[in-house]
Amino acid sequence: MPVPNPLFDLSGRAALITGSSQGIGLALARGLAQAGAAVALNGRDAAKLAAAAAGVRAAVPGARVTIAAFDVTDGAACNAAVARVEEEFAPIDILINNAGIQRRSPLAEMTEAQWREVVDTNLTSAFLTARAVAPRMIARGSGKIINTCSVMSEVSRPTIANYAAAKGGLKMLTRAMAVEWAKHGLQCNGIGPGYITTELNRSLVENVEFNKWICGRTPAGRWGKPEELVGAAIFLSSRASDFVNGQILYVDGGLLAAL
Ligand code: NAP
Ligand code: GCO
Repeated sequence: MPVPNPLFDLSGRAALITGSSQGIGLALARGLAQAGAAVALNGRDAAKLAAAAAGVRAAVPGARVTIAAFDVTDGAACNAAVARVEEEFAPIDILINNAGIQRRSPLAEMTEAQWREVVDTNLTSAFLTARAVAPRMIARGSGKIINTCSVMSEVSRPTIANYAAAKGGLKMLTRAMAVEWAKHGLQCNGIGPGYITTELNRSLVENVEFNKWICGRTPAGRWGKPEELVGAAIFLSSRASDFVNGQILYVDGGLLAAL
């Protein structure tokens, strides 16, 4: 009787997923737990994280789940939280830099605050959290870092210049991580979601005209679901990707393939 290929088994591994109190991050945490990983959830609100963790435990009986409430834009908080997870929960084998926000505005009217908040949360945070985790992975000779990029790592649209710049930078930071850390046994890659139905896009999903445009612009003819990113995350978290580095795996319903 065929059995699941052990290449994709995450048993014995521990993952820290930033921005996993809801949305894509929570779906990834649940999916990695189902693949055997112990998971540490992150967001800024401990109570919200506790509720999310309870949901993962209910969905994945026996899963090891902890919470790490910290602001990913705060370097000292990242360092302290990583140290605490490693000392009290498990060495971090998999880091998914997923936390992100959106602050839409026409570029000419965009405030400095809108620019800085998005770049800090969507790009700088990946540097800060990876800087806290990577030395520990390097000392162990192995580790997986996955950055949640976007189709906006490749293209933009009006009103999201801050977001597109951050996600474009995150694509190149992913490659920079790969170039420096591959020799130490780390694999650093990205996942590039297309348009996914989460809270971040609620206003777009509810906009009839935008919804119609996205369904027409996406060859699959629909929005993606957060759960549809789990397969890519398991692949990039597992032994199956031990010779994959610096790649962005787009999960976009064909959007980037189409003019
Ligand atoms: P979401 O539902 O709004 O979730 C965002 C997550 O990020 C929440 O868990 C939030 O936690 C966390 N977060 C925000 N700021 C944070 C901070 N300073 N410190 C720690 N956590 C913080 O959004 P989503 O759609 O799941 O997005 C997740 C990632 O996917 C983002 O990087 C986004 O850019 C990317 N992405 C999304 C799509 C899409 O179509 N949805 C497509 C491509 C890429 P709290 O608010 O609870 O602290
Ligand atoms: C927007 C959306 C996008 C998506 C995603 C697409 O305003 O166009 O928020 O940025 O969230 O990044 O991959």
